[in-house]
Formats: sequence, structure tokens, C-alpha cells
Amino acid sequence: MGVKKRALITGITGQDGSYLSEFLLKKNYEVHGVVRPSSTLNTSRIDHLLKYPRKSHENVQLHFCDLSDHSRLLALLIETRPDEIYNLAAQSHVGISFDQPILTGEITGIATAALLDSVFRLKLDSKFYQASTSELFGNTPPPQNEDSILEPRSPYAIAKLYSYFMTRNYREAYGLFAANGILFNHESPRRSERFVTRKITSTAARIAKGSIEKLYLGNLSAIRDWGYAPEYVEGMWKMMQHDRPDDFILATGVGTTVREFCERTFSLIGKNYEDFVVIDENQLRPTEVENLLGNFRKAEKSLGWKPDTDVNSLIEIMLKSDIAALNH
Ligand code: NAP
Ligand code: G4F
Repeated sequence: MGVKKRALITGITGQDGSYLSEFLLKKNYEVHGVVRPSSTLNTSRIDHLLKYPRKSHENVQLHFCDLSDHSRLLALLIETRPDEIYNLAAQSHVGISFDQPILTGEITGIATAALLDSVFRLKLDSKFYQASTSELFGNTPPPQNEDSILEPRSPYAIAKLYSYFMTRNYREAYGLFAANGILFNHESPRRSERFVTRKITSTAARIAKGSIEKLYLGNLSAIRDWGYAPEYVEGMWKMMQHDRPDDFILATGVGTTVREFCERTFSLIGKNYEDFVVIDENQLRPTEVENLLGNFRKAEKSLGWKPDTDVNSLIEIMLKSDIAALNH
């Protein structure tokens, strides 16, 4: 067995960080994860990867660091000297970014520059993956590809735009292996209930079990291109193994409205979504992104990546998991 590759993952406790860790461990990587200190434990998505909950596994080591602490980030890079850095940490909620635009700018934007600049100043050979997003496209008409116009419509997307161009700039100016994965929405049973898919499946699961609650939602007409998260982390890794750094879209190419997602989820429990969904104006965003639908041909051609799970299978996976959790 050869020398283990070392990966540093910011956002290891998030949905994607947990699946990426599992994927890299199977590939025999040594995984280092950046965890922000919190008063409540925030490692539930990765506890199964640790030898003893919240301690280290021989191939997974956690390091406390808030992304706003740039000197700690620098120290972590000196300490770990990773072969690959996956920058997944972010204030990742679009709606919340309207309430916290400055913090979102610091964590989702500026911290990327701190990481890239540290890699450059320390003269590390680390490859760098930036978690870019389809939100960059705003209301640019679908299908969006790598050449589509970027028109961000939220503080979150604007912070991500900064990170996207910083990543490109460090690649072009200094020759860093720095790649943007422009990922369309990807979901799973590990998705936070703050995002609409999991909010819908977890509520439907409780209703299936007899709860008499309502489901409070905002814009039902928005179209999203929903894929399955474990498949997308493999695409991230493939970008880092490519012969040169580049930017790639990962998507399914199929658009579904929030309303259709509700309809299909509730039909699986034999109910009509209209009997449960209540429109809550608090969930509406000051500026909405109406239609995201990605063209993933470049990733398919260059990386051999394509999605396998369609939105109907995704709904089944998520609903089944939410129902199973209630049975425990
Ligand atoms: P997520 O579940 O919200 O995870 C975000 C991660 O960032 C969590 O580990 C979180 O820590 C961490 N984090 C937040 N603020 C931090 C801070 N101040 N310091 C250190 N860590 C901090 O997001 P995800 O769905 O896995 O997405 C991963 C990345 O891809 C994000 O950058 C997201 O914006 C981007 N992205 C996601 C999608 C998608 O559909 N999922 C699509 C395109 C792009 P806690 O666990 O402590 O909260
Ligand atoms: O689930 P969402 O909050 O995801 P959104 O805004 O598309 O962002 C997610 O995907 C992005 C990739 O495109 C990521 F970059 C980002 O980090 C995040 O992972 O909302 C999806 C749609 C929106 O149009 C929203 O307005 O659902 C609509 N929606 C309707 N009712 C709702 C709700 N969204 C949420 N979160 N909660 C609702 O009650």
C-alpha cells in the first residue's frame, strides 16, 4: 500500500463534508477536518467515522477552527500540509444570508481568500477545491453551463461569486491547482431541515405517523435541479484528480418545482399536499432565483461523471430515512 494522501476538509460536519470523508477514507486518505467550536456537539454526521464519538480515528483528525480565524487556518495548513484541500465550509443558507450579509461575506467569501493566499504564501503544493454553486447564475435562463452569465441575487451568492473568482485568480495568477465545482442542489437524508427538500420529507414523515401539523413554505414555483449528495462528492474528488485545474458543473439536468416535490412526497404517504401546505410569507426571499437547471456535459466528457439518482428516487430515499428514524 502506497503513501496515504492527506485531505483537509473545511465544513467536515456538514452534509457534503460527511459524505466526502466517507468517500476519501475508502480511498485510503488521511482526513483532517476543520470543526467550528460550538456549545452543542456538531459532529453528529461524522460520529460514525470516529473511533470513539468526537475523538479521532486513526485516519480522521478534527481541528477546532472558525473560518473567520485566518491565523488559525494558516497554522492548520502548516501543521497538516494537505495534498488536497476541500473548502466546503460556508454559511450556506440563502435565506439566512439576507439576515446576516456581513457574516456570510466573511465565512462564505473572505475565508476562501485567506485559505488560497495561505497556500500560495506557504508555497504548498496543495490542490484546492472551492464549493461553488448554481446560485451564481441567479435568473440567467436555463439550462446553465460553465459559460453562462453569473448574476447573483443574494448575499450568499455574492459571497460565493467572490470565492469563485478568487479561486480562478489564484489559478491564473500563481498557477495553483484551484478548481471550482459549480454544484446544483444536492440533497440526502443528512440535509439540514432548514432546506426545503428535507423540510418537506421530514414533515411528511411525521404526518404519515399521525402528526396533525401543517407544512409552512414560501415560494412553491421555484424550480431546482435536485441530485443525490453522495454522487456529487465523488465529482468533487474527480475534479481534483483531473490533469489540470478547471471549473465544472455537477447537476442532473432535470428541473422540478417545489410544488411538484411536495406533491410527489405526499403522494408517497397517500396524502394530498394541498391539505397540509400553508404559505408563510416569512419564507419568501427579497430576491428569488426562479429556475436552476444545469448542463453537466463538461464534467461527463472530461471527468466521466454523471448522476445516477433521479429526483423521484431521491424523494423515496429521504422519506424512507425520515420514516425509519421515527420508528426508532
Ligand atoms: P452544510 O451542510 O450547511 O455545511 C456547512 C459546513 O460549514 C458545516 O460543517 C458548518 O459547520 C460549516 N461552517 C459554517 N460556518 C462556519 C464557520 N464560521 N467556521 C467553520 N465552519 C463553518 O452545507 P453542504 O450542503 O454540506 O454544502 C457544502 C458546501 O457546498 C457549502 O459551501 C455550500 O455553500 C456549497 N454548496 C452546497 C450545495 C448543496 O446543494 N448542498 C450546492 C452548491 C454549493 P456546523 O456543522 O457547525 O454548522
Ligand atoms: O432548499 P433551499 O433553501 O435551497 P437553495 O436556496 O436553492 O440553496 C441551496 O442550493 C444552492 C445550490 O443552488 C446552494 F448553493 C445553497 O448552499 C443551498 O444548499 O430553497 C430551494 C427553493 C428556493 O427557491 C426557496 O425559496 O425552495 C424555496 N422554498 C420555499 N419554501 C423554501 C421554503 N426554502 C426553504 N429553505 N424553506 C422553505 O420553507
